[in-house]
Amino acid sequence: MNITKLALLITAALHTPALFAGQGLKISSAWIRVPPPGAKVTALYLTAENTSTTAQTITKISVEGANRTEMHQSTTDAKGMMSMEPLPQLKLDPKTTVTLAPGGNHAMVFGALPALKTGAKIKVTVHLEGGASIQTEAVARGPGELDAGQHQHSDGGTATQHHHE
Ligand SMILES: [Cu+2]
Repeated sequence: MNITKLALLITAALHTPALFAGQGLKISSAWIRVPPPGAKVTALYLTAENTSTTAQTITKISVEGANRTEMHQSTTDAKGMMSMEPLPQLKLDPKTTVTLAPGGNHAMVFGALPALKTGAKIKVTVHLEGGASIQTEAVARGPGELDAGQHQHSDGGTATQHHHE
């Protein structure tokens, strides 16, 4: 048996899905957009890195204080019109990183979030297929970067490169 084969066997043994479900997924850079006054919907973004050798599936992202959330996918058609549709789940292949960012995939957050002021930290739970979950914190950002109009999803493409530092 050569070294490569041995390594593969060890890797397979270490990554039994039942044992390691929910592990090996790193959530970082979570942030939530401070909605305009009176608005009851906003968006949450984050980076999810699958460091494991098994696929991981995010089934839901919940946000403390929100009524509900949905994962959405923004798409641009041939005419440059942006629209969005629900994303029932988000699958991450082994060793891949998925970024939820303005203009792309995002979690839509419904319900007034009175505590959502710039700089506030909100608890976020990322739920995975199989029942595991990962806790993280999203930083509230805005309103300097707010788009004209509410929930238009027009902030994508190459036109907008937000810098949030
Ligand atoms: Cu949306």
